[in-house]
Amino acid sequence: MFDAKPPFQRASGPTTRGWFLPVQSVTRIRQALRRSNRIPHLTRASWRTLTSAIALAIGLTLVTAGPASASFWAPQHGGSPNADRIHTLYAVVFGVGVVIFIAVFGALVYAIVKFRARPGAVAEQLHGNTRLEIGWTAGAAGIVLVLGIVTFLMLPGIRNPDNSDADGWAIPAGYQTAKDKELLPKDGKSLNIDVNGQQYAWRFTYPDADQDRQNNVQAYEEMVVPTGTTVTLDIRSSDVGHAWWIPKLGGKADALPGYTNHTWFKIPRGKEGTYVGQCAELCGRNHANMTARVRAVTPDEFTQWLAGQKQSLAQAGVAAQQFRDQQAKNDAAAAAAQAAENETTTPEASTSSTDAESAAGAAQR
Ligand SMILES: [Cu+2]
Repeated sequence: MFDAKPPFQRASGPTTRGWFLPVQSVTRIRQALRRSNRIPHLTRASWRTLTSAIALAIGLTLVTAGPASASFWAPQHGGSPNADRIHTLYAVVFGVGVVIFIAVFGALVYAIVKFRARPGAVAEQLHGNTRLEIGWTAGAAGIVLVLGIVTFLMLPGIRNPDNSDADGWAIPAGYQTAKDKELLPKDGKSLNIDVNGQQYAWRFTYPDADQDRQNNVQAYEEMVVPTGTTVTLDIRSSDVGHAWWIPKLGGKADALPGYTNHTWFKIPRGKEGTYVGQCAELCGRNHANMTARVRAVTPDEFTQWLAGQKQSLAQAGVAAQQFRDQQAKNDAAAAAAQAAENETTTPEASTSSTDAESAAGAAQR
């Protein structure tokens, strides 16, 4: 049976053997280290140096953490309503966290300062406090509940696309098909772009009114979109797992082979410009080069851009067809020439000369 007295009292007593021995050994080691000057005794000046060094380290960490995560303390936003809502939700949770942090550490520091005791004093022995225990359990549960309710109230606005603005790009009829369009705005109209991740580039396929996928406008690396217009993305991968992420336009979306993921953004009018991102899933040795870029232009500029792309695609198609026709003509002409040559030669002459030579060689032997 253990003695009722705490071990630190026994350690200095006459009996120094038993389970409390390590306490005494540690004390001896510390004394020995002190004697050998390994544990420095800090002067007031060196304490000041130490505290300012720690403060400097914390300050530098805070300053450099911002650029490292590309935002000082919260997710980037400002490019799309869903990114703004993610930011707001983050701010709410962060704010509650800060209040709790200040309350807990405030109480802790207050208790340390207010109730500090002289060395050797025996602490008051308490056994539980039912009201306090019920209080902090219910308080913590209440905080989690409130955060949960706020989160679930805000999630639909983050997940479900908004309608396009009135002055956004007018989606032409027939640009939307029913399949794979799980997440459409309420009015059912969005510019739906197919995003395909592949080692190590993003391919964007734009919709059009016909069913022929061969003549759709495609772009690599840079996605051009109109402002004021809801853009929904069908995200896929044709090889390994990638992740689509333009921080200012919202959260990440995994691009996985055999699965279609969905996300959306709507860049407000007046916020035309380039939004940059990066594949956010380690996908191979050139993962770092797998950048992504969204260039937002006005609806009119987008109409021009799309028409220009369509036109150059059509011209390339015509050129390819002309090339194929010419090839076919050349082939036909060559075949006709060959046939004409065959007609002018006799069947005897057309037998292989090597056959004739080998026959002659056999006759000589
Ligand atoms: Cu990737």
